[in-house]
Amino acid sequence: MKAVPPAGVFITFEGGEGAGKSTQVARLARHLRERSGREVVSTREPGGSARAEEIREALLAGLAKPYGPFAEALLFTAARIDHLDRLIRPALRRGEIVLCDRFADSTRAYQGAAGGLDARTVRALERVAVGETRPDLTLILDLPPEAGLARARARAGEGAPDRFEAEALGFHARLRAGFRAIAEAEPDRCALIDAAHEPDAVEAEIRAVVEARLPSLFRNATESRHDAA
Ligand code: Z5A
Repeated sequence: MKAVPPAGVFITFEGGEGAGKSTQVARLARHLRERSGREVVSTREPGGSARAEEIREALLAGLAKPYGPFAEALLFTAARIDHLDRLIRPALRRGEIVLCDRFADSTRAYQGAAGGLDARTVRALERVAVGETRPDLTLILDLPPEAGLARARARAGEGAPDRFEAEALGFHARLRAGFRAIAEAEPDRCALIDAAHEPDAVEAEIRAVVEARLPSLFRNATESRHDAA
């Protein structure tokens, strides 16, 4: 009889510009590969599948900006549907751990809280696209927008700011408030991480949260090590 894979685990990273999401996705992926004994897939939004990466290019170039936040939300959602169908859901069905740099909370915060799209519309799009594939854990990296934008600007090789980096400071302040409100409204799913510290300290906080919230990831690895002994 074929062994049934363990349930997949879906972890998302959220926050404003330069909060350190990509840095911490890579670090957590390394840690989980070593400690959980499970396959770990790192991905991002917008993007993560060939078609979604094409939509990403158009969105970050600002091609949809003139059509307003609803049109942008539709495009982020279209990219999300393809990403879910082609990468996220198949990986979760195989019992893998999926780490995603941004997901549906970014639509809530960027197009909703900061962009002004009404919450009911954002929720309706989310319901249709995401369905039951909700994150098991969302790590919201919290940082004053001035600090995040400075980090993003200082990044080596950075060219002109993209569509969202170019927004005024008020937009980024609303964004931060939007992410903090999500963390407050859904404390079982979300953890607010202080992203102002240096990367090793942020990584330690994230590891502690993951170990406390998802202990089965580490228990299974310990059991299989014992089984093998
Ligand atoms: N968007 C949206 O509007 N709606 C949606 O539904 C979705 C997305 C899904 C994607 O751009 C854009 O799409 C995004 C939101 C919007 N807005 N923008 N711009 P992206 O993927 O290109 O950008 P991003 O997600 O904002 O990522 P980022 O700017 O690259 O930031 P990050 O991933 O959070 O940070 P990082 O790359 O890890 O670090 C940035 C720099 O800071 C880098 O030089 C690091 O070495 C440094 N760093 C990292 N951590 C630290 C600490 N702890 N201290 C000091 N320096 C650090």
